[in-house]
Amino acid sequence: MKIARSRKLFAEAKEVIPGGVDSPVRAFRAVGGQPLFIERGEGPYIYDADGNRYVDYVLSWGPLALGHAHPAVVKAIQEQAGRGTSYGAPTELETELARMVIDLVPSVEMVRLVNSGTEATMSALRLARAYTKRDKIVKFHGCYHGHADMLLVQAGSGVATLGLPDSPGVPRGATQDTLVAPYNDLEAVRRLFEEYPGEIAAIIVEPVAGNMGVVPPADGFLEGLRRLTEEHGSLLIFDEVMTGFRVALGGAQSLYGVMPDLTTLGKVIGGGLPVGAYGGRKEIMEMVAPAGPVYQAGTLSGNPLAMAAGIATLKELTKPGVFDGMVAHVKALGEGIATAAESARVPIYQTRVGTMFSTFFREGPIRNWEDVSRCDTDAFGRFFHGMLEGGIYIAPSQFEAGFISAAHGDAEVQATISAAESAFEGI
Ligand code: KE4
Repeated sequence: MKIARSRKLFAEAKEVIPGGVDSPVRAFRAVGGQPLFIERGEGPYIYDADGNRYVDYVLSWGPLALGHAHPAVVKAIQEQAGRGTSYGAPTELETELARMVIDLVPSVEMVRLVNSGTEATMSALRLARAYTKRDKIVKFHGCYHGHADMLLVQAGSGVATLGLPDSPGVPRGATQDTLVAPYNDLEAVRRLFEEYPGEIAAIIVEPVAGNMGVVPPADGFLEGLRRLTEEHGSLLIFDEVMTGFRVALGGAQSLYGVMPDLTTLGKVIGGGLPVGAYGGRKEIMEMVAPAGPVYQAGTLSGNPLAMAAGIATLKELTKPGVFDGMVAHVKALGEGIATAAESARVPIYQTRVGTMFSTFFREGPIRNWEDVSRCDTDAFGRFFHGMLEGGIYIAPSQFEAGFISAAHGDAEVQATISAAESAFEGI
């Protein structure tokens, strides 16, 4: 397909923006070729600078649960913009979105709104350290929680994509208290608690990993983390920035029935505008300034435009049948892709939880980063470009999740399966 204008725009961007992108994973480094510059989105579609149309399964890396430019979201933003974009003062909108989050996410009793998932996880960990008066944190190999120094250790997502197990510029002091265990390995976590008795403030975990592709928790894994943290006086933090309102309307905690002490959120609750949030038990959250001593602040936290977009998004997403319809489409898509791969004799392993899904290019099972790291990423790259040729835009990395929106219908699912049939042939 013709992408001359995207090429030109990329060349210009690279002169003034590092790598020509404002977030590494957008650069197509893992799949080769050059990124498409997008001009507009509409429902399940995005249109690039050369006028090519694609069915979009990136959806801004999860936020666009309703699809692009949903009328209710556009209207809410337009109306708010006419009243001003930011006041640096409290608004009723923040209380309204906070209440919606509290109503939907079972363990959250109080919530603070910020501007990104990175801010949410960074702040939640500061709060956990203050609450427990301990310094060490546990994360999992292949899980990504944003780019705060202490978390850029064996992270997933763009860090994995770029093969940067640890980023330069992160001082030893920032990561010396960060402990890492393999995902789904409770024994490894138990050993960390035995090795560091009384020192671990919190475990932070993606309750369904989405940043090494979608890797669900093994049976008993989340329950085990809950038991270990309770046993050792540590906090359990579910990073639901991606899984929130995606694996279930109440997040993974409602799906698996395991209640964390703190939850981080983002993406969907901003409807495509910059947002993040952290929340949990009132007793812990009331330690956050100015109610308590734990400092955290932000010029645009709770921004009225993002609040308006998030409220409109959640109102639509929670209407009867909307979420279930998305889950049904993910199932149909997965079954079609499985049949296509089988016909082409291409070994794949699929995962799907709610409205998130992945196709791994290797035989299963896939339980952790070690399993994922053995995927045939070259085959994934060929599949990616085959799908692009077929008008389907999937994440440009094996280590990312696929997302569907309420705007995707049977026609888009069918078109995607047809494109996959050709793409698998070309592997
Ligand atoms: P942001 O700072 O990008 O808003 O959120 C960081 C973050 C935190 N926690 C989880 C579970 C996340 O998935 C993310 C961000 N996700 C990536 C996609 N894998 C964002 C895309 C990007 O980095 O460009």
